[in-house]
Amino acid sequence: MAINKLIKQLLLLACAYAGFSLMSQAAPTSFPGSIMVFCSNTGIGTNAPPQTHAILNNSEILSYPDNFYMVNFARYFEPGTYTVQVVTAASGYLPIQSPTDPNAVNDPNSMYGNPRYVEITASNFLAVAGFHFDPVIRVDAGIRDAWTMERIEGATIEYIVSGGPGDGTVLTGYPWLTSYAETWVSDASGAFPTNVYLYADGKESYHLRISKPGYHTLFVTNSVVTPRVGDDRDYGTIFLAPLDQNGNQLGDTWENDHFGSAAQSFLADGAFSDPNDPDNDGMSNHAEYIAGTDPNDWNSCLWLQPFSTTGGVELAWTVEPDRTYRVCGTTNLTAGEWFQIGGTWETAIGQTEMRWIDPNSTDNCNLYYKVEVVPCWWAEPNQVFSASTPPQTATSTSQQISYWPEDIPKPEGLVLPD
Ligand SMILES: [Ca+2]
Ligand SMILES: [Ca+2]
Ligand SMILES: [Ca+2]
Repeated sequence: MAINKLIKQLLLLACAYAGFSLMSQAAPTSFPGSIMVFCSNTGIGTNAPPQTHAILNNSEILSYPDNFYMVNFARYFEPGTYTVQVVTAASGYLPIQSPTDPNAVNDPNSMYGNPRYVEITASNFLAVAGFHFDPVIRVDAGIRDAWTMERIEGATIEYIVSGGPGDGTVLTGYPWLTSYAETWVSDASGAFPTNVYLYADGKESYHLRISKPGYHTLFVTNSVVTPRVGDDRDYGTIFLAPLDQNGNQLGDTWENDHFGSAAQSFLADGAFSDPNDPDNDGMSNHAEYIAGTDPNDWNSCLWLQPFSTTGGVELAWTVEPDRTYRVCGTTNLTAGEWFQIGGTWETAIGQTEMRWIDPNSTDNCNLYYKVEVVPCWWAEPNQVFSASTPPQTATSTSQQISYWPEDIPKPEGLVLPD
């Protein structure tokens, strides 16, 4: 950022404003001096952050409303070192930072510092401190696997400037284009980092690119258009489609992790004990993939446990991270239509089991139950999502992956089919 050029411009303007005093003068001291504080967002001729305050030695000396592009003051000072700070109550303005020194913004001796030391000496008539703020918006979102709904950690987030003088520039972290910028990657919960700031003077838009090995790269053209200063934009959940080069609806990374190869031809649907169920737990590999269970462990599966309680039929099942569940019921196990009667619920952090008591089971005992893993957005219909390839359909991800097990005791009052 051309801060030297900015200060040079400010100095020129300072001369033009030399006789312009915006506040009552303190009693003259023996030494005539002057400090001028300038605030800018994009440079001379544009507005300073609204509600800007200039503070000198811990005392507020000027407070400006909107539409001033410059904050300055002039008074008489003794020689000495003064601490000058500019603060703004308006959100959406961040001080520019050094391109090479991450600590400069906190260094009072640095031209990027805020607060900053300004020295009046016997020989300098005018001490100028220029403070340059960038108008910004903050962008937030969460990233998930489009098929398993798992939250994706470590996805790389990039914004590409579209239009304006920086057209084509790729922003990979904040502070932008510095040697020490923290690269934007999603955290363990799939969330954007909290410092995804974009320059927001309304002249440019931004494309979004999200990438991670094992997934199709997502590119959203003009994902941020005409940003307004101070906006917080939450884009909800963004879904990345996993790579599936062998086309078997199993993410290839998952196949490699569990079977050492993604070249196997596991089918999406498999009958009990067929080759698609190598651990013989009754769940096909695809069902285990969607449910987040281990396809090589007989003990790891989605299994509905019924209990009979005084308050009604109670159901329990083990849960896996990032999955969303619902309970469906039918009165006719053979030909009946299933209806959602409980849920949906997403697994909480650390949760290993869900329990649910059917409130109608006392009066309507003639019911069969199953639990399903469903896409998370079923519970959060207002979320925005996008992906480079469509997520698996609700049908394929909500397949019946557990059903009423005939070989365990049925709840009191329930009747199984012949
Ligand atoms: Ca695959
Ligand atoms: Ca299995
Ligand atoms: Ca299993």
